[in-house]
Amino acid sequence: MPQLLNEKTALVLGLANRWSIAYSIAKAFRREGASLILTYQGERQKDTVEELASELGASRVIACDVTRDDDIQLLAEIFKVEGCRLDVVVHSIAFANKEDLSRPFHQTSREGFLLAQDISAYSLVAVSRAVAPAMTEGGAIMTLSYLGSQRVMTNYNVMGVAKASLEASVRYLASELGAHKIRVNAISAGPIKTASARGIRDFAQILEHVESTAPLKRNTDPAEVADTAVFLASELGRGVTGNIIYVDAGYQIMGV
Ligand code: 0WD
Repeated sequence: MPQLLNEKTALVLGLANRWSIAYSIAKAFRREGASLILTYQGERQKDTVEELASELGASRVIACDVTRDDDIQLLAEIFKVEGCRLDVVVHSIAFANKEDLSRPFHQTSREGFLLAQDISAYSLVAVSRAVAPAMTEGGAIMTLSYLGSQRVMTNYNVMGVAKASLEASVRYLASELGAHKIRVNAISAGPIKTASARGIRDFAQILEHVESTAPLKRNTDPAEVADTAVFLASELGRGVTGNIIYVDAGYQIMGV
């Protein structure tokens, strides 16, 4: 089978460990022949990410905490100075204070609201701005979202609002970056057991509910999300931009 991402370079942000959705995406990109650049948030993740990077054959690992403008600027500088062309960017980052994912939404503090927006939504805008100049032949930027952006999901709260903002940002970015042949999309994944998901109260019950309700009668496999990311990153996805693509075993179509 021909490889779909031969001669493409992909920057993947948000790989924290082997269970991260970003890990599955990076693995699928590698399978399809892409050259990988990974980022990690800080010292806490450094060793793990470097170990996974060597396993994945990534060409480079860069520290990037998206709350820090300097870190994002450094990403831009690296591509500029080294004249390295970038074809694909995966933004797989989100964060909210744990207490904001369990207490009633109307109790969300200003600080907690802004933190979730900053890390989970604004970072896509800042990263896109920083790396777009390196995408000299166009390409694909993608992010990860969740149905809590559109519907009320128990305990998703402030993160649902941040995902709504993220999805709107996808549309605005797509409308502007299209002129540079850069496509911007989101994959809205069904619930998957990862470190971030463990922060959501009663997550196991959500998995059970989805399994019994979704048309495919099962939960989402991260490898399915990764294959959709390959599609978006490759020539096969060339006509798709500004979209929110559901990879959730069909759960989002169901009513009572
Ligand atoms: O059910 C799920 N797991 C779903 C996740 C369903 C639908 C969507 N998603 C989304 C998440 O909201 C997120 O946007 O997928 C994306 C990736 O999440 P994940 O793979 O489930 O979780 P995880 O492995 O924890 O990766 C998120 C990472 C952080 O991990 P930790 O566990 O250390 O919080 O986001 C990164 C960090 O690596 N991150 C940051 N990176 C740079 N700067 C920052 C930051 N300030 N904050 C968090």
